[in-house]
Amino acid sequence: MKLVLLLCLLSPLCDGVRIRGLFTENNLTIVPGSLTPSVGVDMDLSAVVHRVDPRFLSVTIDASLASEEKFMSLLGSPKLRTLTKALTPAFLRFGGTRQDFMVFTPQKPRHSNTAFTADESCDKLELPSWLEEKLKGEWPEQQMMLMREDVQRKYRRVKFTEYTVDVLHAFASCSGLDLIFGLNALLRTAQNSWNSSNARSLLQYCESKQYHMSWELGNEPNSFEKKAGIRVDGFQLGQDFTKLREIMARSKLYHDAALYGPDVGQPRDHRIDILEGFLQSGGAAVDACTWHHYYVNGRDTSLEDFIDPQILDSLALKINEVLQRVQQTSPGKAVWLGETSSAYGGGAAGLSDTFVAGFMWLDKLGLGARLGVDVVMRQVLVGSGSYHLVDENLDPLPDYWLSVLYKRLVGPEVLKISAWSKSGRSRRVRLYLHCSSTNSYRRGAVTLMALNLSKKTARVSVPAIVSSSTVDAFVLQSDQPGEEGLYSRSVTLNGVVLKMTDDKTLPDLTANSLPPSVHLKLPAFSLAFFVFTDAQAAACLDPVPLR
Ligand SMILES: *[C@@H]1O[C@H](CO)[C@@H](O)[C@H](O)[C@H]1NC(C)=O
Ligand SMILES: *[C@@H]1O[C@H](CO)[C@@H](O)[C@H](O)[C@H]1NC(C)=O
Ligand SMILES: CC(=O)N[C@H]1CO[C@H](CO)[C@@H](O)[C@@H]1O
Repeated sequence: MKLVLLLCLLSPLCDGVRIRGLFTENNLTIVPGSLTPSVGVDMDLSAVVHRVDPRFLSVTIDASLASEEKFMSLLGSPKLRTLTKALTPAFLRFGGTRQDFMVFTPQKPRHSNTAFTADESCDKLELPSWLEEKLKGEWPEQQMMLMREDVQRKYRRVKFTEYTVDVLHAFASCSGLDLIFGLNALLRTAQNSWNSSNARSLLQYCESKQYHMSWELGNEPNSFEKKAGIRVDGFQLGQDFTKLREIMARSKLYHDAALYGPDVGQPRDHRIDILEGFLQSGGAAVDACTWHHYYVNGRDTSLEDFIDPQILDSLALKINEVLQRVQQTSPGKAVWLGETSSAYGGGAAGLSDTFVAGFMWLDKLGLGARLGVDVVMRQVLVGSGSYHLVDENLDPLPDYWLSVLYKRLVGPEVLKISAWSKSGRSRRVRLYLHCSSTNSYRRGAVTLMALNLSKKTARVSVPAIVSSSTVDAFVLQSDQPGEEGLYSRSVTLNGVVLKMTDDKTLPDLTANSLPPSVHLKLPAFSLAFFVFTDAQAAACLDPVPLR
């Protein structure tokens, strides 16, 4: 079944003008005489083109949070716990540059100066508010120190104790996330193979505590030389992973646990060679092949970049390059964006933490799923940099709300959709289509994600074939009008500013329920989810697993 929509600008010209299209197979021709810029949309609701992991939208915590162990206690914040629970199911990856400088240093009995221990049951695991306030107050200075290290590329060795692992595991399991812990790959022997002795003692400790979790080894090995003066080629790294897999195989708890890697940076220069060498010797050791992606440099970017269709499209080239490489060397291996965000170097302050970041985020989720990426892990949930979902006061930012809506409305089955304008493929209107999440909607419903990187309001004309379905509209906009609004740290859903009711309660995220209609409104600079609740999409009624 093919469904076709028409989009047109809500302008005086367009108002009241009935736009019709003459449709051919996968094509649209605008009826001559209509001057209105319009976009034709073609959906195929008969087949699932790709099925992503149910934890597709996942999050990270940067290992820099453990650079001073006391800051790990922030994960005991009740408010953060409330926010995180709403993002399940998801992975929580703990890793980043500093994971390759971290050494597990068991320290029993535990230092008595922490007013907070993670050994308790979930409801007892609450950070006292006085301590939360104190740590939040001290974090900015710690951030400055971390940034200096990053700029100078001089990383000191970080010792961490049982406390870091205890807090991390308690946070993940009490929030309902699946923990992935990134091990240090820069502990090397004289022969430049991985020295696994520290990892073994960490795994032993975690096993003694019955911590269910999965593992990674090394972060962005392509830049080990820049960060630590140690060069590790892909083939050697693959052997290191094989060794870790053997260690896991001998463990009662971890013999079936997952291992992911190699967490390489995006394709550029020799990085792809690292991936190829890695897959040759280590492909069989990993459950998914992970790589990292950022669109732009956080120290050198602009508002324009964040809504530039060309920059958004650049992700597709990188994804296709990686998928092709993995397909050649390890056919069938799942590919994940193991760490990803808008801008590298900690994000772009004032952009990565404001409403405009949502265009990169939603487009990455849409494009990633459509092209065949199975999991996308957002750098970061909380902590380092300005690309966090939850800010330094542990309050949610616009991308947090976007993520929660995505979780509630979007199912793992990707459907085919394409859009054209008169001038060719539409680049500023970006549309993605999935079956709706069956947690929120009946089978057969579909969720349309729509972004128009435009100053103008758009109107979606729905043809008869879908117009008999009611539509739940969730339109996210800045709380302030115009281009200035793009810099806002507040977002509205259907016109209402989103904020937590209290530390334990999220607001209702209510749809604007529209009766069956031939038009949908998509305001300027908005991000929208339209759920066609009674679409009866064949692909979503009885989704057949792809593999
Ligand atoms: C759509 O049809 C027009 C006119 O027939 C043609 O020039 C164009 O290449 C077609 N586009 C696609 C995407 O099929
Ligand atoms: C590995 O590291 C441990 C701990 O630092 C050290 O005792 C051991 O000698 C190292 N092994 C090799 C082969 O380098
Ligand atoms: C659907 C729709 O009207 N899209 C508009 C989005 O923005 C571009 C650029 O301003 C317009 O050309 C499109 O018509």
